[in-house]
Amino acid sequence: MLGRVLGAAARFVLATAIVSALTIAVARTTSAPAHTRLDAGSPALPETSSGRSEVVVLTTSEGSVFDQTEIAATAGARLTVTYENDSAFIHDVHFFAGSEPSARTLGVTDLQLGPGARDTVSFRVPMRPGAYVFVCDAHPVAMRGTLFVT
Ligand SMILES: [Cu+2]
Repeated sequence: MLGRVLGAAARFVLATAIVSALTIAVARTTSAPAHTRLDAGSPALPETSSGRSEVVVLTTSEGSVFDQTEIAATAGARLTVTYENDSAFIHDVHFFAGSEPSARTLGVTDLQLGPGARDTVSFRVPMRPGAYVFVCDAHPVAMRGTLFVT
């Protein structure tokens, strides 16, 4: 009985440590003030809004895939993204201001274990048309897509 309780406690401590390590890794990724080719050398673009509001729902039903890997948005619009994680794995969606995840963060949802996890993030779409990457921070190779800004 005591052994079982101690075993459960040890598993809890281990799970907590793993989540903490993931959180630290994500914080390091998102806090780097990196600049990409999209940003470098480009003239300052006005921070004006197009006045548009756009909404996207991204879902992972199972495993480690996004249901959409291509999203379209209008330059300067306010984009609201809801991410639904219905898998048994930990995922988020992280949008970047460039074509690679080394660019600065546009918006990121909470890294959450599914199923039934939901989070919404809202951000200003870049004014410069182009292809902007989004990934899951836990699976940045398998879960990767493009936000096409026009
Ligand atoms: Cu993931």
